Amino acid sequence: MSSAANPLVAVLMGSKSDWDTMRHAAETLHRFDVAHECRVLSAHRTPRETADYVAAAAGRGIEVVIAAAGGAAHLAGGAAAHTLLPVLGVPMESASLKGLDSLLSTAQMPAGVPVGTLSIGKPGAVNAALLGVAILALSRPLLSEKLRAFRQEQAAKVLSETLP
Ligand code: RP5
Repeated sequence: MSSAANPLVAVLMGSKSDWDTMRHAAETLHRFDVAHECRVLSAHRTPRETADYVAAAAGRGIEVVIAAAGGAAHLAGGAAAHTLLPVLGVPMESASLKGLDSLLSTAQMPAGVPVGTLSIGKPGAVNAALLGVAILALSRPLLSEKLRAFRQEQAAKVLSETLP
């Protein structure tokens, strides 16, 4: 879908229909100038390609995998099975159960193969990107400074709010 030359973060989603939500992850990574690539890969529709992509990710320099899916959402768990990289799961809001199905199937990993699960929908997409930035910032002081500035901006915005 979209890509940078040397991506540090892979943003995966089970369907193009997830993009309207997951573009917020991409936009957040862009805001922090974090090189990333976005791909549609499905745990059940393209299982082999998904496994191959994730297994090769670390070797390509990717350090964080974000995986979004809806319904019986096994993309993040399936991805985590093929890599030692941190995998952050974003449950998509679904038509029938409003994302509760996605949330439980992403979050309820049995012990041993973790998926760090964020909240349903846009907040989860934004926070997955911010958590990805925080992971990368552990070894990148410049990114850490950008995160600090971002938090300060948020605080200043809240403190400047006026009510009618
Ligand atoms: C999941 O099924 C996708 O992640 C998406 O959230 C959901 C519906 O996919 P489409 O039927 O819209 O392609 O695999």
